[in-house]
Amino acid sequence: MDKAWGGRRDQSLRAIERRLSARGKLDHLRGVIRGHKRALIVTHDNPDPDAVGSALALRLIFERIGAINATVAYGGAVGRAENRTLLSLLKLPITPIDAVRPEAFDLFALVDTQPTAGNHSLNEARFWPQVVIDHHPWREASGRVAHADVDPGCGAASTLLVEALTAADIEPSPRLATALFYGIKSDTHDLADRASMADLSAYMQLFPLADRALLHRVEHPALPARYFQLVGQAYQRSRVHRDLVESNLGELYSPELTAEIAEQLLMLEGMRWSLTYGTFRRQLFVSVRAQGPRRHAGRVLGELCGGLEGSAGGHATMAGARLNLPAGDEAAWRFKQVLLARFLKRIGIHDLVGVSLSAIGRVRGVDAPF
Ligand SMILES: [Mn+2]
Repeated sequence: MDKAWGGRRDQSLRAIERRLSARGKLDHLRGVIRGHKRALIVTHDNPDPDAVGSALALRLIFERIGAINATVAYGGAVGRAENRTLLSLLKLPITPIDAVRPEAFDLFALVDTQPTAGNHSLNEARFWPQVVIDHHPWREASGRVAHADVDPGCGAASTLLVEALTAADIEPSPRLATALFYGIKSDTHDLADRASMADLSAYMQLFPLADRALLHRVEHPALPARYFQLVGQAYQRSRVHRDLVESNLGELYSPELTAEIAEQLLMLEGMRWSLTYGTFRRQLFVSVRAQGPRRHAGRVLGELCGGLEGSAGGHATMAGARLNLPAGDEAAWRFKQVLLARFLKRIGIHDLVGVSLSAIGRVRGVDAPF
């Protein structure tokens, strides 16, 4: 009893510390943005709800504390049906980066990513960011950013923005609160994954403001027929190698499908790893999901892709890569085979052939004990 109570007291002390530190960070941010006129806030490519919510919150903060007009821009596409539904139902103002002229801005910010991460479309060589807010592991390059608020202890960048809004005494609109709420909810899988007390308290702060009926519609979006075709094909092509299930998704109509299907496949009983890959505009998209202790999905994928053209990264239980494919079908096919084989070997799986899902079903039967 005493111990639990003591733990709770420590938690509330930490919450107070975070509040004070958020105020300090806000003062620092105010100093950095002073004198600037127009800001360009860039999310990572193919932005997810956490990236979008964070960017829009930062836009509001720039407007309120610095009287700076800000534009939120992203590279890639918003592919996942949930995310497209979120944008359209909430009418969130974000712009493809190709539609903006960076020369017209004098302040640059990255959210939910960092310089040199390789997964965003801000031309760093010409427009080095002055502001970075992220929850991925710290990158050296962020040391050269005037205001870098990077906290890998948070499950979502939205949490850092909720703390900043609170420090600035700005109440988000119901639409923004809904986006931030969904950002935390989706990045932490309903607070089950990588969620800290800070995430929980931001989540609870947003709870009464968020439009949860709307979020229910977002989480159950209308899906095109080609989605079901692709998922069906993904299941048919799946191969199980010990406790890893992988699937070659072929040609994708949206790059985010690799992540979505990897998440589904990880639900196959007995699996600790899932890996999916598919091509979109001559690039290979790879997603890895992992569960259980001592998983290092991000590190493993990062090492394997180290010498290749593209980008890779992630956390312990989820990781992704985008790689340039060599020219020619034969070379591209070999490239994928080699990458898969190297991944399997790297995590200690020597069965490179694997078995299909239907073969597993036949072997185990309906009432066979597992
Ligand atoms: Mn995030």
